[in-house]
Amino acid sequence: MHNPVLRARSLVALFAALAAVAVAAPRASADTPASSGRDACNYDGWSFYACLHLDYKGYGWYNASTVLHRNMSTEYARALIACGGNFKASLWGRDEDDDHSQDDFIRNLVLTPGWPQATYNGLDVRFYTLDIAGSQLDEDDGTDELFVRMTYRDCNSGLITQSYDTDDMVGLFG
Ligand SMILES: [Ca+2]
Ligand SMILES: [Ca+2]
Ligand SMILES: [Ca+2]
Repeated sequence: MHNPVLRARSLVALFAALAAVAVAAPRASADTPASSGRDACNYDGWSFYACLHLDYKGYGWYNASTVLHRNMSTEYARALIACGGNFKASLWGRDEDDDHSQDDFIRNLVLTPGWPQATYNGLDVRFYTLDIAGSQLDEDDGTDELFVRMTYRDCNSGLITQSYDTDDMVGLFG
């Protein structure tokens, strides 16, 4: 079983490459076929990326981890973390492209130990959750669309809550 922290470390390299070249990145290469992972990254090209990684653990069970990076100065990120941040993440099934009221809540994720971090180019936050049954990811008849919403409170700008969604991970779960 992958340690979430080790998983996150492999994601560091992946997302550094993603940010550098701004193209669809290959999935983390450390996976064996038996635990091959998939990534769904939402990258706006200049200000943030938000990625969901899903690992199949066998026998119908999955682990999930996510990364949020937001460009900002190191000092801005440090101040934001110092005053709380209220970092949260939740896994959803998406049902309508433009109407989130139809989305299905699946579960919350927890902060990965060691994050959030203020880095040289911004804010990095990571979350994970273990042992999700495939039946929980089966949010529709037929194809399922899964994403994670990550939020934090920016006390630098009047406690505004910032919200970022990963790309949809599309598949047949169950
Ligand atoms: Ca759906
Ligand atoms: Ca649904
Ligand atoms: Ca389904």
